[in-house]
Amino acid sequence: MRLEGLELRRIAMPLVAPFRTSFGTERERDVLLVRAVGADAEGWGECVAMGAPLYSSEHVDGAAEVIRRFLAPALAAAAAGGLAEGVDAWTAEAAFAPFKGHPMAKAAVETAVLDAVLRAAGMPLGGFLGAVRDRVPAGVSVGIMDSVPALLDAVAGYLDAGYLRIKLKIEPGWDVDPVRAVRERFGDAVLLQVDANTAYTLGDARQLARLDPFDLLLIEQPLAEDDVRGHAALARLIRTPICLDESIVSARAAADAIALGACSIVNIKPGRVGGYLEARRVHDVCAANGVAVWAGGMLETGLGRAANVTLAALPGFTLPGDTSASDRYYARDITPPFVLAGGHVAVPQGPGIGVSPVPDVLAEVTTATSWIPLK
Ligand code: OSB
Ligand code: MG
Repeated sequence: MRLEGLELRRIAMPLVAPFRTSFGTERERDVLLVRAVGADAEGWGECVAMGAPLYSSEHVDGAAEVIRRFLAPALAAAAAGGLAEGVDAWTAEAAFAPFKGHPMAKAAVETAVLDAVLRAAGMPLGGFLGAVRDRVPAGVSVGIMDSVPALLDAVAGYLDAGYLRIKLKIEPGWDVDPVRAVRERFGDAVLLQVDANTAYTLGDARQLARLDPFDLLLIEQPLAEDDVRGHAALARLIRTPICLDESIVSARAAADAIALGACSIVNIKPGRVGGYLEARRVHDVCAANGVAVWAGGMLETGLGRAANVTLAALPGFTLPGDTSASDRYYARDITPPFVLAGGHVAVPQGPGIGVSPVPDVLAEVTTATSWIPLK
């Protein structure tokens, strides 16, 4: 793909309800979108960095700065020095590799380039990645609430809508009681899991073992991002399977965590590992080790969601993901909405990520745009 440039666009997307986790409360996403404009096609990437560095070290203003100052010039240099055919996702990945960290910034640009290349070739992302399903089971991530009755109302609504798996956000002081209440009200058949977003320490093992009787699918990231050994120790003290999210920053990190016995399940988020190429490698490492994976989410708009839903259609994704319908997040999505049908979400079938923003809606939510020429 011969690239003309990158457009960086910021959009303001209010959530339908505040989303509280152990690290903070999100009310509106300030999203950075990357549009890669090529000679034959254009492509989109959504940056999943949040407003503040509370989930991981990245934040959205920092990601935009990194793209402007380092990633875009590296891409331009690769395009100038490379093959006549121009750049592709692997060129982008290699050009970004010298810069430490910033996987969400890298993933946004790499995905935009990949989408443009695939659209130009008429190839769907699912075909490129090796998807084997045309729809994926949908789970939903339920935030920390002010009270257990409020939580039960929220969960009832999601189960009525057809969600096939419930994930409860937990933190010290909001763990055993909400889990017990959900089990008592909705029964043992509900697929139920919890996500602590690093809120505990190994010293909390006895408290976390109190979740054992509730037959949870998994507990996601109870300990700190860099505490892989602690997760391995915790795995020997509790019965609930441990799933890692924040700790799995690459395929190598996944291989290490599995070898150390720190997790038996992995949450895959392309933004966290630097893009869909690396996300595919994480999937492959886990599959080779018999470790189940599922698709995480970062409250994406339809653009990010399209690619995540496609990733979730790979063969190793054997658990329902945080691949919810558009209306779980936004009153009006920027793409045609993803909807729930029989608890599933359809994998887009068009070239590239298979969806595009609705121009009028995109224009209405846009707060700023800038253009970075690449030649
Ligand atoms: O830890 O999985 C997480 C949202 C933002 C940041 C981190 C996480 C989440 C979610 C929501 O749990 C997933 C989604 O529905 O997009
Ligand atoms: Mg998580």
